[in-house]
Amino acid sequence: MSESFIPTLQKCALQIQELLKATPTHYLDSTNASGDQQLGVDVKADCLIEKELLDLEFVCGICSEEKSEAILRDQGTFLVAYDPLDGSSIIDANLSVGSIFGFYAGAFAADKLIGAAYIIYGPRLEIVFASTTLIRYTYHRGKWEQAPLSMLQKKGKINAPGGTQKHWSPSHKKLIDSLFDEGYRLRYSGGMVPDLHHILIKGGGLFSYPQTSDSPKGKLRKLFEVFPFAFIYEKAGGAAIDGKRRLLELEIQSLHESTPCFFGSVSEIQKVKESYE
Ligand code: AFP
Repeated sequence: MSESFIPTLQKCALQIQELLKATPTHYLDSTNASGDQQLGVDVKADCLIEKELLDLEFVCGICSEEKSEAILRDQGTFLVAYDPLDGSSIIDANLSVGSIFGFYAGAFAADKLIGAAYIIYGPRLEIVFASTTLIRYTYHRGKWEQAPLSMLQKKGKINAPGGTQKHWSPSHKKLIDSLFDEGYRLRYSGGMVPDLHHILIKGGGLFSYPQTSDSPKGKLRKLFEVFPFAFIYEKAGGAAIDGKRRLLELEIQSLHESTPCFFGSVSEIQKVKESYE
């Protein structure tokens, strides 16, 4: 049923791609519910997605990373939590950014997630959509085409270590260094969508955004970023944990709360578990 969102995702992707080309990357005086300063394009992308989602009669509510409260209504069956434009701080460097969506049935909770998707605005416009299956679309010569997407290998080659290194715990630094000592390649842009897409497309590795002394609860938000990517990575044959627990088993008390998070191939996630025991 969450496949019904795909045409809307494709419509939003094309509109936001145009927005990114046309809108200067100036910061506004406003901040979002998580305290992040907003770009004009953040707000425009949020308004655009809100309109498209509320046009769907099967949507009973939406919640944006850019707004403090959810919008709920009496009709429909699906709730959508989304990050309209993730990676604001790297847009002015002309790096790839993305939009992230989680489709929930009945409540904004990990165990109610029935689908997830992301749009990546890069050299190519692409969408990865997960429900019972995992589908990758590429926009090519005026139309959307399905593209190949392999499952994650048991062990990969990419290491994407997030967070400010001087604020890492000694054990986390030891874990990250051990992967580099094994020959893993550093691939980290500061954009969650391209960094996780990279690992997915290249077959595996580890993306980490741990608890740090300056972000004790991690930085990435459960509802809008972490749960959707955990859903996608598990569908791709990988795993996603907070260091100890499966991310999709975490409770959530407030819409904008964050968590430490690790996404990757099963071998790397096992290493994380051993490191955080
Ligand atoms: P911005 O939206 O402020 O650019 O933050 C992007 C992000 O939320 C996520 O996309 C990245 O994985 C993470 O932050 C990067 O954070 P660090 O710059 O602290 O590594």
